[in-house]
Amino acid sequence: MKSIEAKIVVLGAQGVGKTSVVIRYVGKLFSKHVSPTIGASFFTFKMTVDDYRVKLQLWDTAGQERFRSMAPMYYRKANAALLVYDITCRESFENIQSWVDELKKNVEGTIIMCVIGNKTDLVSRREVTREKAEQYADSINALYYETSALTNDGIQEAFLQVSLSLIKLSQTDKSSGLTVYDGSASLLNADGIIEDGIGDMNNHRRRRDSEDSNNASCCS
Ligand SMILES: Nc1nc2c(ncn2[C@@H]2O[C@H](COP(=O)(O)OP(=O)(O)O)[C@@H](O)[C@H]2O)c(=O)[nH]1
Ligand SMILES: [Mg+2]
Repeated sequence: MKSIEAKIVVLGAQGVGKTSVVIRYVGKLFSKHVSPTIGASFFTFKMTVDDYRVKLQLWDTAGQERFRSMAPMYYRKANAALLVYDITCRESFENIQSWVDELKKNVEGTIIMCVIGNKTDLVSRREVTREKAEQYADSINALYYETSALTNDGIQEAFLQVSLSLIKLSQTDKSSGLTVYDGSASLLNADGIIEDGIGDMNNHRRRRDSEDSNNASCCS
């Protein structure tokens, strides 16, 4: 059996449900790590898909997303990105492209992207049609799923498809940066990842604070 380890970053406007989606998915089966340096937290989650053991590191923001920018180290070595918006908030959908631009700037290798329209339980207040969102996802070569962190609708499916895409990427793109190895031993020291780039982050945060603190979103 092969194993792969992947880092997934979760991006999107404040209030769209990023943390709720992650918590809903990892449920009780997670261990949470907090990086004191960047204030972001990540959750590790293991599962078996097809013939692979998949270990996911899910990185969640801690409010920095309101500046529409994360520290470069947040993106470092990311293999996949969940681009989350709220189907009842058009602005949060239009906001996705700026996160895609950020990704392109900060990630070198191939990255799996998955656009997620969250809060499907509030469908009566929908502002973005599924068709429009799917079209957009297609145009940026991303997967598209609709979810509800409240009802659990679509959550498993979205993560399963992202995992399958990661496995496929590991098979077809040897330079993808995905950690792939035989057997079940882990090569990654999860905590090791968050050690570098401290100074970088601090500078970054100061700069963004002064530039962008007036950014408001209808979702927050
Ligand atoms: N109705 C509904 N509310 C949700 C859903 N997901 C998140 N929320 C709510 O939206 C608010 C923001 O969620 P949160 O996960 O903190 O968003 P984040 O800022 O993107 O991490 C909270 O009040 C959540 O309870 C959902 O699928 N449906
Ligand atoms: Mg959050």
